[in-house]
Amino acid sequence: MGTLEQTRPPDARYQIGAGKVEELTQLVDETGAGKVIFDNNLKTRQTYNLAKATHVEVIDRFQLILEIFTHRATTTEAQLQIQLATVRNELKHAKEKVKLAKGSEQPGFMGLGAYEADVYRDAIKRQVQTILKKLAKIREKRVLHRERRTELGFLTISLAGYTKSGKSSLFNVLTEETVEVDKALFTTLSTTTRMVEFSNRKFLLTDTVGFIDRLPLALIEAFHSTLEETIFSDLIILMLDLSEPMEKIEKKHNVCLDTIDRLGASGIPTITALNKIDLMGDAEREQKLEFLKEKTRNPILISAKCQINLDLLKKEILRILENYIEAQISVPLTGKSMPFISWLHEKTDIVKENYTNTSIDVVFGAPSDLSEQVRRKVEDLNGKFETAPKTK
Ligand SMILES: Nc1nc2c(ncn2[C@@H]2O[C@H](COP(=O)(O)OP(=O)(O)OP(=O)(O)O)[C@@H](O)[C@H]2O)c(=O)[nH]1
Ligand SMILES: [Mg+2]
Repeated sequence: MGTLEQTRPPDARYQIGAGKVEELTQLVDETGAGKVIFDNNLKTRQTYNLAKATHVEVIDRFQLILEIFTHRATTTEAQLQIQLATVRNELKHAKEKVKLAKGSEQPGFMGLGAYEADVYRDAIKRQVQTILKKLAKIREKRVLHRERRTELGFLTISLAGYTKSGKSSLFNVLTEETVEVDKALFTTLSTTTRMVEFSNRKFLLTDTVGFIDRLPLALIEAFHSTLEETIFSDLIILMLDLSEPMEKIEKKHNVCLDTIDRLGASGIPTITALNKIDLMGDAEREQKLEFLKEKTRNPILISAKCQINLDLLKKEILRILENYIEAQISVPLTGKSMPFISWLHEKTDIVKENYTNTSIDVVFGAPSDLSEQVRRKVEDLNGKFETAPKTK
């Protein structure tokens, strides 16, 4: 309905200045807006004061994301995760809410005394415990599923990327299954894994929740277990919406890289799928690809919706996964081996590591050219190197 912006140090009472509050109230009245949304975080007291001044509901970015997530969550796990974030947020504000409730008759804030305040907080805490127990059960099951898949020896590919980049659309065409696709944000709030088959090889493909800039910490925690699927995959397909302006693409790409790094998955081989090329001409595609070539890992132009270049994508998946080998090494436990081990940690995906009195034994995964480098270093250290390619 309208936007207001102000640059100033945050005001303790309203976040914005008192004069700006009057302007905001007037804007709400004129436009008939039903809700005010702040891009920055609001303190409980500020929310309260603003709601009182404007006579409409006031929320901040965190609450908005929670509302969208709540609306979108379809699986039990997603619902529980959001409930947890909501309830924890409630707990954080409980004390302040009670204090405010005692001092006024503002509707919407419960009229609580000191005793009731304790009861209220205890009730929230108990709720947190119940949700955590339920989530733990679901996670146990997930770990079991993952272990079972690894036992069966399937290579896994996970789709990652900013929300709305087209992950579920690609998932659908690759699996020929129907997963909910939508124009709205955060259509997918929990992971789905399906078998895909091409070139007579079977892979497990996982669709994940979309990334977003400045995702509140509480929600990162809430979704960590879901995003963890990314860490345990053999290949990441990082999706970018190429139809957006270059500046936006770059920004979102950085958010994705940051998130992947925070998840501890930056060592995993990655293909960058530059999606939605059906929305632009050849010249624009090439120009954008040229620009992104240096900054992205293994970029490929595709359209999930119009099924363009999917063969190229499949070829690239095969090229990278076939190249990727697991090897086992053993080096003597000496001072010289330690810098090598930390180098190995930095460059490869460590699967297993074991220290004995005389040696360090490691199983790692890496592209074949990198594992050749490892072989040479191991030989220099008088160690043993054995390739044990994944038996898929
Ligand atoms: N034009 C065009 N639109 C596409 C393409 N791929 C996906 N879309 C559209 O982009 C929107 C988002 O697609 P989704 O597949 O739901 O995106 P997502 O990355 O899974 O989104 P979240 O689950 O919310 O993170 C939908 O409206 C799709 O129809 C494409 O190649 N071309
Ligand atoms: Mg999706």
